[in-house]
Amino acid sequence: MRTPLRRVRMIGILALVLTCTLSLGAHVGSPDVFYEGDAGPYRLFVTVRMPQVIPGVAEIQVRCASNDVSAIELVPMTLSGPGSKFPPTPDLAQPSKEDPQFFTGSLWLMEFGALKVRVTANGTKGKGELSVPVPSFAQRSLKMEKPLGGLLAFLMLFLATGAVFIAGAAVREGNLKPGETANPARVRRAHIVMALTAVAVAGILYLGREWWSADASTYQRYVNLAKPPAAVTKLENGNRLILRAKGQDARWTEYVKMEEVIQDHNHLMHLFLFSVPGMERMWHLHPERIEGGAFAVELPAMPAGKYQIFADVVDKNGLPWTLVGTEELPRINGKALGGDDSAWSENAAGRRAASDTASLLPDGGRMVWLRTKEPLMANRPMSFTFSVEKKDGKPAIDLQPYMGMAGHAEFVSKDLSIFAHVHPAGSVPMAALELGRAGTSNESHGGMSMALANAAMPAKVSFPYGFPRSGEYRIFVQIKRAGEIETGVFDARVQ
Ligand SMILES: [Cu+2]
Repeated sequence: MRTPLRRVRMIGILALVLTCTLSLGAHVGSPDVFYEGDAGPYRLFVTVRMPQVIPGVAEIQVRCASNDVSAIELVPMTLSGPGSKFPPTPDLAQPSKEDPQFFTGSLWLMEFGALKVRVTANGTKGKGELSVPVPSFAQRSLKMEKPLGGLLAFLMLFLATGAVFIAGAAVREGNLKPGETANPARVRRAHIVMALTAVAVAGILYLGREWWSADASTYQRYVNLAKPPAAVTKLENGNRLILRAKGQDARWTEYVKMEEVIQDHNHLMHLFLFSVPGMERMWHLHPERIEGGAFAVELPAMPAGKYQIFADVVDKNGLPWTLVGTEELPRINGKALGGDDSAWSENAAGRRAASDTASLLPDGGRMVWLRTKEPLMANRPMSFTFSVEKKDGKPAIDLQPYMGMAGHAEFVSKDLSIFAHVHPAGSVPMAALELGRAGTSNESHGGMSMALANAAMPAKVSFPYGFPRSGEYRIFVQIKRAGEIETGVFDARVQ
């Protein structure tokens, strides 16, 4: 009896696991990971499609910028710690038949948490490798599909009643001689045994249900832990905004200690405020940590209204989190912007997004989205390239690194359910990249190396990314020119 029941349970667990959907990023609603960087002498664009479940299979696409790569090896590892030093045997990615510069592979991700995919390229220039940090998470769990649930329930009933009747028949007729019929005493005994068996079977089913529920709630806890934490806010002294993180599971704060979040491109927190609805205004600010893991920022001048909050942090293990919230603000007579803080407003003279492909900049120049005429498609990895022009239309020559990078881009869906903060290296947090790179060599990334930081900056900046689903988006591209932070804004309709 135990064995078949157990088997039903195992099938059940498998079904539960298979119907759960997982994954998440520094971002909100944008789980896939996009990364562009150098594996030694080879430039690679890597896309990691996060699995539906953990354990689950991640689909990996690697596009090589040059045609001298002959083989790509993929291996999943923990981002840091001992697991990052002893990788399992790598898998070989398959080159595409139509396009020899395009490779695909799939990897089992076995654990929750901060992982990375190490990509090794072999080719005519030798060997090179890079690592792509991937946050491995549960995002939600779905109900078991009805037909499967029905089938399992039927099998369970069949086995349970079968067990009762088999036990009864064994007692009643188990050692009858051929031609003999059961006497009333045997029949009575058989009834007693059947009743006892029914009780035992019911007990086993009850325990099985308890076990199932315990498993399901453990899983749900992971799911809730991985959901974006809420940004709980409070306005003090007229313009001081206090932010606290509140996980969707009460235990979130045990896993992610806000007191221990690490710097990600120069700041512990990147706070984005968007006016809602419409996103006609945005601010990119950098709150300071205060006591008790809270953060505080002196707001700049802002009109009264409702604002959407996205606040990016990276925990000490390299996992990115985005706190999400809304805030109704009175008119703020705030301080002037300074440091790395920046603001954009559609209504300010000269800053209106001129069209879907060109955005006017405050100095009279413009930022141009170099996109093809093709429609934008969801789930298609692509490079978003923007060029910066001076007033006279010539390429700007005064670009500077902004927080160590050529640019920062925020992809936000108009319904505010998707938010991604992306860099020239992609959607991975720079802090995770640094954690993952510690101890490995022969690797560089698409950010800003020291040498590049001192050299003249090109008038173009690119971001690898893919829209997670169709809909309307607004893209904010932030760069720095001659000490001023400038924001180009573009609208995108994605099919
Ligand atoms: Cu950034």
